Amino acid sequence: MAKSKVLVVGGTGYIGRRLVGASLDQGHPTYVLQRPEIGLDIEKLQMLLCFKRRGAQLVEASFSDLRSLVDAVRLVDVVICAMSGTHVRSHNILMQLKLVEAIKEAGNVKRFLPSEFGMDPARMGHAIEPGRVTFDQKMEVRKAIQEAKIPFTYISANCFAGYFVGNLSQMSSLTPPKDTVYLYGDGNVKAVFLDEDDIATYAIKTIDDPRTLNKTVYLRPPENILSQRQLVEMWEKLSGKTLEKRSISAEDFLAPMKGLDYAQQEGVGHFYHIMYEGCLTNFEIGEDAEEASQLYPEVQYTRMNEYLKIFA
Ligand code: NDP
Ligand code: GO6
Repeated sequence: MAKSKVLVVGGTGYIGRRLVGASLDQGHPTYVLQRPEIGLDIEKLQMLLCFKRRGAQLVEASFSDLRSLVDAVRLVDVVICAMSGTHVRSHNILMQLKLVEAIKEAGNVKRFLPSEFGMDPARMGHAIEPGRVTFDQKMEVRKAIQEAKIPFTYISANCFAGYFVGNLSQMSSLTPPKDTVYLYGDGNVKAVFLDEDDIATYAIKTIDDPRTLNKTVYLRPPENILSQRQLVEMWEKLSGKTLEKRSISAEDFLAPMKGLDYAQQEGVGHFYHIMYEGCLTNFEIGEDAEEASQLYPEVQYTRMNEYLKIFA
């Protein structure tokens, strides 16, 4: 079977650039949306040119011009969107409704992966404000996709290692703490951590797979289901140093909320659901969904003790 043609929207973003790389690596004719709005952003332009050198085709289109989106979408079989989803990195997830409209009008797209790549928004109906906004919006996008009968796959990627592992899940840094690590409660709640390149590899694997049609695919590789304490232990082994551990109760963690800026409030809410509530692991993957490491056992996913070595 010929490899499907893929359009990545948001291709210069944090996860988007890896999706472009994985699509090229897996041999898909790869198209990347080039927005005129990037203007003089030389970093974005250089990244796009780099994709082009690696064999991608750049497609000019703007979210303020539906026609241009329809034309872009007509070039391909699969559309993957990686638009930003939280205030930490700007907030444009609802812009996807335009893309959904374009895909509906074009009528040729065999699979759409909207910008998800995190917690399953369908399981976050109880999430606290303002962190819930991104989940509500992702659900709004899902509704539009399903109403338009667009074939989809939702990737629930759990925790990006860059935000949750290098820092041992401390919110104030992206690198390991030197002396003291703050534990969420007893530190024993299980979360799921993934190297961002593995997220992209798995996501691209799903696009031509009939088993993932109109399904949620959870990325839950068994060796990466870990508690914060287990992450800390891995780091202590690698660094040869024992960290002082201080436990924070859920109450104390949530108490300073009101004084924080919007982006930090969002982060606190997300960390709360993951690290105290265990929202990534407190359910079984049902018959109506799939798990990526079971579908693609050939993928040698990065273990978190390997991931952490770069910080030692
Ligand atoms: P980024 O903040 O890196 O942004 C991605 C892209 O969004 C940008 O590169 C840009 O595309 C596009 N974009 C931004 N503003 C606009 C706009 N006004 N109009 C059109 N496009 C715009 O996104 P992330 O990679 O951080 O997030 C992608 C997804 O991953 C989100 O759904 C987010 O919730 C999720 N996520 C999950 C995490 C986890 O731990 N599981 C962590 C972080 C994010 P262009 O390339 O065209 O400039
Ligand atoms: C990651 C972050 C890290 C916030 C998800 C504040 C959506 C998801 C696991 O954008 O708010 O320090 O699922 O101080 O579905 C941000 C968000 C993480 C990054 C969470 C996310 C995870 C978004 C911080 C911080 C490291």
